[in-house]
Order: sequence, then structure tokens, then C-alpha cells
Amino acid sequence: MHIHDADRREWIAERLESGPPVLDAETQQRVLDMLTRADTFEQVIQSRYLGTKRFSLEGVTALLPFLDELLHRSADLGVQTCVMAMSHRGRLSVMVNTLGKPAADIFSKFEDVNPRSILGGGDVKYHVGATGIFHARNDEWIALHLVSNPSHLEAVDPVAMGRARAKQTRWGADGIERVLPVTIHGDAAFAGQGIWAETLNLAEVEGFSVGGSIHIIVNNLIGFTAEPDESASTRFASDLAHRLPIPIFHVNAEDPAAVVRIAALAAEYRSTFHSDVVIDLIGYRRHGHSEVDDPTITQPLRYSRIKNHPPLSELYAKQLGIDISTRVRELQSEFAEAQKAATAMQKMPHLARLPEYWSSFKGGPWKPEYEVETGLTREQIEKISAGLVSYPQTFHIHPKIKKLLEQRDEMGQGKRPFDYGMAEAVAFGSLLISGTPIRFSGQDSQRGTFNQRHSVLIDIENEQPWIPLCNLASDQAPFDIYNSILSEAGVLGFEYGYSRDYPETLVLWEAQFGDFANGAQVVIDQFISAGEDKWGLLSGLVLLLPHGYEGQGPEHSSARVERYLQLTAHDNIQVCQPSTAAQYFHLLRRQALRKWRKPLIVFAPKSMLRHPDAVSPIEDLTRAHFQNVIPETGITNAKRLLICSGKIGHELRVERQKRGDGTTGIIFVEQLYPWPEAELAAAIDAHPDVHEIIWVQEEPENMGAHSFVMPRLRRLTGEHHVLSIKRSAAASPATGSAKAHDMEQKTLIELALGHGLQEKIKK
Ligand SMILES: Cc1ncc(C[n+]2csc(CCOP(=O)(O)OP(=O)(O)O)c2C)c(N)n1
Repeated sequence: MHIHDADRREWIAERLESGPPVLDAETQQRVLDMLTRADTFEQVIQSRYLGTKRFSLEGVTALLPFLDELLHRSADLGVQTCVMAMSHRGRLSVMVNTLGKPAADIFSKFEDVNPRSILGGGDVKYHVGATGIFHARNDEWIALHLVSNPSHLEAVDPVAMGRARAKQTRWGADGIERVLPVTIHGDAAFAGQGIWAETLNLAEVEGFSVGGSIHIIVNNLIGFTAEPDESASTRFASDLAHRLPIPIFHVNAEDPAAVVRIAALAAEYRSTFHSDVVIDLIGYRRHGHSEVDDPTITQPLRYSRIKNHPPLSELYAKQLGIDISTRVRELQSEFAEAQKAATAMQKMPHLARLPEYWSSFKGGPWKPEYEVETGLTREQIEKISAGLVSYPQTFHIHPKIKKLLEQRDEMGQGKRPFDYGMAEAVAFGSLLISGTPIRFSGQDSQRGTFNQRHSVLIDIENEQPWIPLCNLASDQAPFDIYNSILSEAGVLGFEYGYSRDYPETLVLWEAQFGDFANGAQVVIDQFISAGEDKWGLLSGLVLLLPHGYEGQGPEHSSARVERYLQLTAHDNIQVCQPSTAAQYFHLLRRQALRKWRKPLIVFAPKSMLRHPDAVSPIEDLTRAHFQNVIPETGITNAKRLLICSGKIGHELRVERQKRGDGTTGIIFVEQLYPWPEAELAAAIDAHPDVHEIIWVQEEPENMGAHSFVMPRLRRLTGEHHVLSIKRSAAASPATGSAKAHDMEQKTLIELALGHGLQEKIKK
């Protein structure tokens, strides 16, 4: 009744008020068989692997007939792919009974065969992803993709939506008819986790909508040991979904006919209205949270009743008057055979197959052969720039934007150095023209938080948009840039998911300020940095994190460089801080053009956007590569070397010039990870008489790259005693006082450029 559209309410009422659900004999038999399989599967695991966790579905086994009917009906309605996400509860059963994975493959995970092959990597059996085929009764089939997920409940929700959106985009105009997203939740997690609320908020937003998804709460009325009133302030676990005008069906999981009816209705409603649908499937939990927990300690009365309550397969068989004992024995021996086969396995089977579009991309360690040239010719730059500064004659342009485009025009012609905004636009333009699609999202990203991007121009008389990057060439790839909802975890998870199913697209997510990315820490820790190690899954997602100490207080200074560096190992991610416009240009192009797909963390400029020392002549865009290290070339044979990353290097250069200092060299580390050992060694060796090497950073000692860089620099420089200059260790990233910031910054620079630091320290 909270759905404001009367047509939709009537649509539901008509179907629900047409009498009780009736299943034909064939469907009844099929449902009974599924319930029998579900119960027997769990019972076999319980007897064979006593004391291991499996997160049994018993008590809500009706999930299987629900999914079955949902998929059959969806196949009738044209669905060909289903992206499914679920947590631990019943996952193994869904893998076998819905995705059709061989039971032996699942049992092999219990046997934990060949552990040496995954030392330090891999994931537990109830988190790994799987792919399968669902054979529908209309002779069509649906490709099923069960998304890999971490233990962090609900974190997979936006990832699944992003994946579905990418698959829909691949499909083209009828993508939403062909690709169905389904998410399966626990009741406590659905009510409790904010990332889920963020994901729900994406449902109708342009750029993020997936034409409706089906959300199933496997509601066993308990969360580990917590009662429903301890998990939510609302009557139902599903009440959060009331924020959207979407149907919420509370379904008795002990009533198979009702379950099947609502499954069909959900598929039809989604297909008719392109709307989300929530199903609150209410049952119980037969065992403890996992099978090693004893639930009688916390819920003794409930569990003494559950002990005497027969499984649904038995109840339903009785209701239908069918004897299932022979079928149960058949299933028991089928699963026993599978278990025997699992014990003989030498290798852990792969449960998922990557789609064909991943075949040309590489993961694993970086190799020199992955490198590509990223420079453009002057003619190419001029041509792209001309497109970037053009707009229709009828377009009424804002006077400030007119001026900006005039300046960009001069940059394109080599008459004015490039700033970051234009460097980014030319990088994007060149990629689009050569066929790489671009998807970009973040808060206020179209204009740019720092008034630097202006990718979408607004007509001052009618507010119609004009997007130069969409109008460069008739055969160019699509450019999509979205101002996202005010969420970090939800949107970053979505973009990570999108990158998982569209490796050919350059996918970028921008934090408003880098600090805010820690609202999405779960996505960064659990998916972006660990996804390849745990699941062998790659992503080329770019995170743009504005970073730099500029006196704006504790929350607009640090993108937490240290966090990303701490997450690095096995070339899992790239961590870069491009210190010039041209470097940013090459970095973006490198990310798109290399076949090596690794997440890229970019500490992006703020004041550096307009710093005169950070602009680049057009020649730097025609150079071949991104430089992992920018060596000191202005001074030969420096006596002291300051090594740094990002904005502080420009401040040091400006001050050095003021002081007329001709003996201090400044080296920029542009890629912090993978650590550019050889390039940095060469940059240092170019100054054989150096007697002082100092790492300089703006961040406090316990933050920034300090603890990552120092041991590496010391190892690299051998006999040199490497010193460092940084703010004192602090609990908060930066001072709240602009004046205190200036004093601190001046001290840093004075320490760095005042000669004889070692002497001073000794004294
Ligand atoms: C974000 C997060 N917090 C805590 C946990 C630990 N945990 C695992 S399962 C669980 C209870 C989940 O209850 P519910 O969502 O109702 O699902 P059920 O296990 O009952 O199916 C908790 C608290 C977790 N996995 N993820």
C-alpha cells in the first residue's frame, strides 16, 4: 500500500485476490523433489563432515523452489543471464541445486584437497563465486553468475548491481530485459547494514539503475544469536525497503504453493514495471548459526520446539500424500558417491568460468612486455582538443566556461601549458576515439569538485547539457560520466562490479576528497586489494583520491596514502601520485591501453591542479611513457637529494629556486607501488657525489608513504644513511588551523632545504 502508483497496486491486488495459490501435480512433485534434495544434501554433509561450517539452509529450504520458479518465469520473459549474490546461508545448496555444480566439487572444498596450491590465497567454500547454467522449462537457458563475496555481509550488493549493469550495457538496448540481478540476504544483515541502504538508493538513479532487481531475505528470524528485536527497530527486517515504492512480499517459507506463486509474481512485476521487488521469506533456522554452534544455550525454548518440528520436505510429502523414503535413499547414495569422488580429487576444481571478454587481459605480476606507448602526436592532440572546445552554435555558453575553453584551445595548440583538467580531457578523448569506452562516477564529478573538469557544459538559457567528449567522432566509444549519490561504499562497490564485467572500459571512481574513501574501506580491503588473491578475479578500476596538505583541516587533507601501501603485495594494485598534468595524462592512458588489469589508486591533485610548476608543455604529452620516477635533470651531480611524491615536490622546487640552491636535487616518486626500484636507483646514481638522501613528505610520520618507503630507500641506497622529514606522528591527519598548517609547512621546507641536516640532527 505504500506504492503510490495506483496501477501497480491494482496489478498486485488483482493477482493476489484471485484465490489461494494452486500448483499442478507436476509442479508439486518438482517442488517436493527440490525440498527433498535440499534437506538430504544438508543431512549428508552433517553426517560426513560433523563439526565443519556449512551454514545450512534447513528451515528456509523453500529458497530453492523460489529461485527455481523465479528463473523459469524469468526465462519466459526473456532473461538470459542472472547475476546472483548471496551470503553464507544456504550458499552451498544453491551452488549444487540451482547452479548445477557437481556435489563432488563442493565436497572437495570440505576435503580441502591440495592446500599447497593456495598457500596464502584462496577463500573459504561459502564465499567463492560460481557460474552455472539453468535449464528452463521453455527449452531456453539462463547463464547464472554467483558473485564471489567476502564475509562482510551485504558488501557484495553494490558489486552485484555494478556487474549486472555492465552485462546489461554489453547487451545493448534490451539489456535490462536480458540480465536479471538477484540478491539474497539474511534478515539481521538486511536490516542492519548501511551498504545495503546505499545500494537500494541506486535503484532509480540514472547511470546506476538495473531495471529492477529481486531481493530475497532468507529470514530465519535470528542473526547468529540475536533476536529480531535486537537486530532492528522495525517490525519486519524488510522495512528499510519501504523507502522505495516497491512491493514487499512477506511469504511463509513453510507454504510451498505461496512461495512458488510469489516467485512468479516477482519475475512478472520486475519485467512489467522494471522495478525492484523484495521477498521476505520467513522460516526458521534448524541448527546453530553454523553447525558448530549450540543454539540451545541462547534460545533453549525455541530450539526444543524446532527439534520436534519435521523438515519441510517431510511436511510437504505428507501434505501431498507422497512417500519420499525411496527418493531420500537414492539421493543419499548419489551424494555419498560424490563425496567418495571428492576424496580422490587431486586438484581443487574451479567453480566459475570467466566470460570470453576477459581472455585477452592479464593479472599476476607486472612484466615489461605489458608496457605500451602512451604519447600522442601533436596533430592528434590538436585534433582532439579542437573537438573538446567546440559546441553547437545554438548553445548558450557560460562566460566563464567560454574563457576556459579558449584557454584549453590554446593548450591544444601548444600555446599554453596543459593543466590537469585539459590533460585528463585529452587522455579521455584519445581513448574514446580509439575505441575505449569510459565510465566515470563520483560526487559532483561532471563539473569536478575543484571546478576543474567541466565535462558537461550547461546551456545558460535552457540548462540543456553539452558533452564535448560525447561528440568527438561519429564512431567513437561511449563516454558516461555521472554525478553519483552521496555514498562511498555503495558507489565504489558498484564501480568495482562494473569493472569486473567490462574490462575493456576505463572505469573510474572519484572520491570528493580522498579522506572520504574510507567510508568504502570494506570494498577497498575485501574486493579491490584482495579480489585477485582470493578469487583470481581482476579489475582495472581507477580510484581518484584528491590528496594534499593545504590547510583545509583534518578531513580535507589526506587520502591516507599509508592505507593503500599497507595493502600492497604480489603486484595486487598500483599506487600512484602523478605530479604533473602530463604524468596524469600518461597514467590514464597506460591504465586503459595496457592489457594488465590491476586496480589503480591515484592520489589526485587539489591545489596542484593549478600549480604553475605542475603544468606541462605539449611536448610532454608526446613523450612515450608515464615516468614511474621523475629524476632530477635540472641540476647535475647534486650533493643532496630530496626524494618525495606529489605536491610537496613542487613546493620544494619553487623554494629551491628562490634560494638559488644549485646543489639540492629533487626526485619525484610517481609510482609508489609496484615500487620502481630500478628507475629510482638510476635517478639516484645519476648524482655520484651525493652525500645526503632525504625522504620528504607532508604527512605525519605514521601516515603517508614514510613507513613504506624508508626501508626500501635504505635497502636501495646501501651505504647512505637515509633521513626523513615529515610532520610529527599524529592521531589526526592534519591541523584544523590554516595558520598552524602554514607554520608546519614552512618548517618542513626549511628543514628540507636548510643544508647540513645530518649535522643539525647530530647536534
Ligand atoms: C559486516 C559483518 N558483520 C558481522 C559479521 C559476523 N556475522 C556473520 S553471520 C552473522 C549473523 C547474520 O545473521 P543474518 O543476517 O540473519 O543471517 P543468517 O546467518 O541468520 O542467515 C554475523 C553477525 C559479518 N559476517 N559481517
